[in-house]
Amino acid sequence: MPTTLHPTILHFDSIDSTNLEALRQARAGAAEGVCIIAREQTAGRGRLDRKWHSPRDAGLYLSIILRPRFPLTCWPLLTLMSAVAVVDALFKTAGISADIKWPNDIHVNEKKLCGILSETLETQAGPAVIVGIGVNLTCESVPPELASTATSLEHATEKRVSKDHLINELLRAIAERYEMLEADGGREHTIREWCANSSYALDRSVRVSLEGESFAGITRGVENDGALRIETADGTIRIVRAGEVTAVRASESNP
Ligand code: BT5
Repeated sequence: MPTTLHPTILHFDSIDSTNLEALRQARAGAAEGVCIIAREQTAGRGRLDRKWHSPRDAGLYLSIILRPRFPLTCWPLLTLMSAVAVVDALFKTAGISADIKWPNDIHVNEKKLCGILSETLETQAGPAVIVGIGVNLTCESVPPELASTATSLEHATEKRVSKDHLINELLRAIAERYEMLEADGGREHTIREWCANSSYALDRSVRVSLEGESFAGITRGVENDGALRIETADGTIRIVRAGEVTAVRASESNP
């Protein structure tokens, strides 16, 4: 039986990272649904310890603790589920149709508006996952060095979107999508919804960079644990679970 998610928000003025605080709270026994939000992060994090630029009041910096009841092998689907929830909330609050770039970016006009960082951990109450979401709200959220690859809601919509409205819609969407994911047939449903909201799901020419290796191919959907399927030039399907995926023009994609 899927349970209902009841988010409880803890607001911080300034914090190192909402993900780190959520990890600390989960280790101390915090329940599913505890959600950390900060006005600024002094050590906002991306994957592989990259930095997430998090100036004061310029973005939404939110992390939520989940304690899913389905097998750990399917937990990567939580990132896909969260990405679809972000797309839902952006449409409701800002009227924009955003695109999901596998696995954890939300793009508008081919630029990054939002990043998602999911981190799992063991706690005394069982395994947990922290889903951290950063959304650029104002133009100040994008530093000059990222101007060619990143955007903000203010830049994309030419208006300021209410942070509180976005938080409400995002938590509502996460609760709905999480319940759906945990229900019978929820994993297949989540994958279908993800594919419907991602131009990267099917037939996109991409280059994949893994540790020490890079190859080109065409995207062919996702596996039932959220891994991306890529068809290479010789017709082989490679399954990608980590790494960077970059869109390329078809003419550039031959290995
Ligand atoms: C991500 O990593 O995109 C995950 C970002 C998650 C941030 C949230 S904020 C709330 C929670 N608390 C945290 O500490 N983190 C989460 P990745 O795919 O590794 O992308 C990181 C890269 O994105 C950086 O190396 C930069 O190139 C770029 N970047 C950094 N800050 C950005 C920003 N504000 N907007 C767009 N791109 C940014």
